[in-house]
Amino acid sequence: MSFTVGMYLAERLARIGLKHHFAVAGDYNLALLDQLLTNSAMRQVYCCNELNCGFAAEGYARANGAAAAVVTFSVGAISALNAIGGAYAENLPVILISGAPNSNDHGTGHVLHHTTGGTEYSYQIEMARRLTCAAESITDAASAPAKIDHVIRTALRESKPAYLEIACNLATAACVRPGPGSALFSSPEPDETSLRAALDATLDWLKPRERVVLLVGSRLRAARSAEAAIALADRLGCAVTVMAAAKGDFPEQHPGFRGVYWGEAGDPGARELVETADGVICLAPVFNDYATVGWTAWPKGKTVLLADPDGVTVGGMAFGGFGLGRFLAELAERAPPRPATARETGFSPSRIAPAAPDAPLTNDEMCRQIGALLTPDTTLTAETGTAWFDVMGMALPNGARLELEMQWGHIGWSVPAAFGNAMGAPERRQVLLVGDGAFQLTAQEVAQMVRYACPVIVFLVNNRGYVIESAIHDGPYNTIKNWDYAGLLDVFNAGEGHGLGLRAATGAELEVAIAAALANRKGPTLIECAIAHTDCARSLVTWGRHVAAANARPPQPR
Ligand code: TPU
Repeated sequence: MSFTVGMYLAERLARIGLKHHFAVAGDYNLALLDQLLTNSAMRQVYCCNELNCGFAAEGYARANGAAAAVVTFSVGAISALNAIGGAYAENLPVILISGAPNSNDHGTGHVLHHTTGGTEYSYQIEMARRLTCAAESITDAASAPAKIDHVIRTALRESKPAYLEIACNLATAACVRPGPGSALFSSPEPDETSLRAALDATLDWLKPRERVVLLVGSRLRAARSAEAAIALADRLGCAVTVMAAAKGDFPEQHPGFRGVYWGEAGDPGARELVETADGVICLAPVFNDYATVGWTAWPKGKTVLLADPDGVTVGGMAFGGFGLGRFLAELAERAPPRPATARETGFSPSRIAPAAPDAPLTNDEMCRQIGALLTPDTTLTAETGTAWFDVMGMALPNGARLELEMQWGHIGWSVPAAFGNAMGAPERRQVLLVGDGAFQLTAQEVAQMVRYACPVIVFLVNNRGYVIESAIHDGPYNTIKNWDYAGLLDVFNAGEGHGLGLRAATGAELEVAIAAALANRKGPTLIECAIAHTDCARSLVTWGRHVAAANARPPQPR
């Protein structure tokens, strides 16, 4: 059998560790899908629509390090681009691969289906360029290997999504085979002079400071620097706080751990620690409006050292050209101990007292029971909405992972993302916490959890509407049509699956439902939790007030 462009792509995707790729079929990608199927190292996994396909790949990349989604031209790819924007915001290397018009139709004046009706087809790659770190169009076999390698290598190096479109007649075109070696993983040599200068400047900055705090941000994981951050925390012996979007990215049983820094919405004491420290070492933070609680909690100025994935700013100077992991590892060898902040303070995770078993289910009781489910091998995915605030109060055992999408914040992300994560990490306990409003966007992907027998435990918070939006700005647009959420599982099983739909309106019912979910290993279990519309974490209300104030700032006079 001769080797083809599609086979080349498959071999390269398998080479970077993909055991699955996600797909929705369409006539521009059918021949490509056939070619990908010839590679026995990778399984093709199907999604209900392309938005979900993109998010499933995003979730898979969280579990597996990288992912691929294969879709058809325009009608498919433009839906998937929303999820690719999410992967960009969340720093995940997802390769979006779109089938494209036959190479003989480019520049010939032919009008094709699934296009905007003109005769020029570059609009899709132009859109993709704004949302990816590399984008290539394959219309000849000779340049395909270089383009494929460029796209994959850049995505891995930058931890960002990339885009590839392949003319539908090119997937089966004859192509050279990839050679051995690790060309896809190469990265530039660090600038040693700059690194030395950054380390010296950091040590000078640290010298007079006693009350030092580490603040862990959400890009630490993508920068593959979590271990180096722990080594630095061990060396300094100081207090460590995490930003909300980075909860779970630093072990909560570490002796220095002092909770979530999220302004007035964070853990008690964390704000005071960060804002009274004389040295705050910020590790790969993202200070957006949500993270800073409407710009009210934003460490800045001379007391702050910014250690970003691609450089360090300290003492009025910026240093670049080296990776964060290397910088932190070397700093961990040379930094002086700074234990004052850890000695002065303590941290005890909030404890929720059990509710009366037959009392109507409250948000607190639901959180207490979900918190008790978390094991070191749990991956907890929390949707945009009140779920963010719910999981902030849960103590994570070391090893447990928390998946959040706080930068992109697309409601509905979590259902396909948890599906993708479950495909990438089937050995972990997969738990999903999602609101009713968010669920309505992407609910059909639960059907794929049934199809692929993923035992995800879905806690569906039926609080009858958009509670997070009500906290920011209330109005009639925050109410939604109620659904029979638990009943959907029968619809998705259609007589041939093992999904389980349950309802809990009291603590006792929730306990019984969780026991049934743990016993159901052959498919998802969705537990619809009936919670009053006004019942949510207090931190959400505080946070919502500040975000609303930031949104409502009048235009500045020019
Ligand atoms: O628990 P709760 O009620 O906060 O969660 P639920 O029911 O999932 O409601 C979420 C409400 C929400 C909206 C409508 N949160 N953010 N938004 C705005 C929004 C709209 N469309 C997309 C795709 N993403 C968004 N974040």
